[in-house]
Amino acid sequence: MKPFEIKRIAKACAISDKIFDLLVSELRKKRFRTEKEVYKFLVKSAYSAGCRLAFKPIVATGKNAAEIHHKATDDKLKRGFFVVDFGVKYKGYCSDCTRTFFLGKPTAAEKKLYDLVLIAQETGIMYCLPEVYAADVDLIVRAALWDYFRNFLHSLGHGVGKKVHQGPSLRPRSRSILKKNMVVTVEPGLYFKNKLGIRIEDAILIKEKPISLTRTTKKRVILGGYS
Ligand SMILES: [Mn+2]
Repeated sequence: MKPFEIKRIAKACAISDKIFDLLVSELRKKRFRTEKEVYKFLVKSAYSAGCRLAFKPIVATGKNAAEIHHKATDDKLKRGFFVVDFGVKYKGYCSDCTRTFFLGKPTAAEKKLYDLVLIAQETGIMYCLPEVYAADVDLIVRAALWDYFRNFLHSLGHGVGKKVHQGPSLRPRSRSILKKNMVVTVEPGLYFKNKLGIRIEDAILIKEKPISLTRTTKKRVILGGYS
């Protein structure tokens, strides 16, 4: 990726970060009733920032989040994990970010499950270094998920640029090698059919040290008042 391209991707990420921050404050105020209302908020926010969508946002409450490519419905936001996967396109370049919030009060087990995904994701990011095999980063994250590795049902990540999904592919048996100035996503998730889903995704710039271009908080965001 050339310097001007990295700048545009970074700007796209900064714009989607702001929209995520705004989303959290609106969720705190209980501004949304349904997945579709959140979806519309994301679309409107992208356009008002002068961007287009990088892809159709994923907004999934409760068991809907167990579907990896869930399409927003009129289902009411309810207690449990709430997955939002959203990115914008700024001057032709994309951002891609996923956050999982908790609506209502989580149990100790639910907190642990979220933290497991977060630790695995941060471990993966640490290994996003020049000349590392993409398949190795994928494997490290699966190993970090311990007992739950079978519940991680998709590849770890992909390149981001003009297209939201492009090379290299971070997945088992990928032959790609990470190179300086690539931007890749690291997005582990855990999925329990008909129960729940959790995914955390950042766009990472490969340098001597990995640089996360998406920066909206990954600490547990617990939003009361949902049942
Ligand atoms: Mn992605």
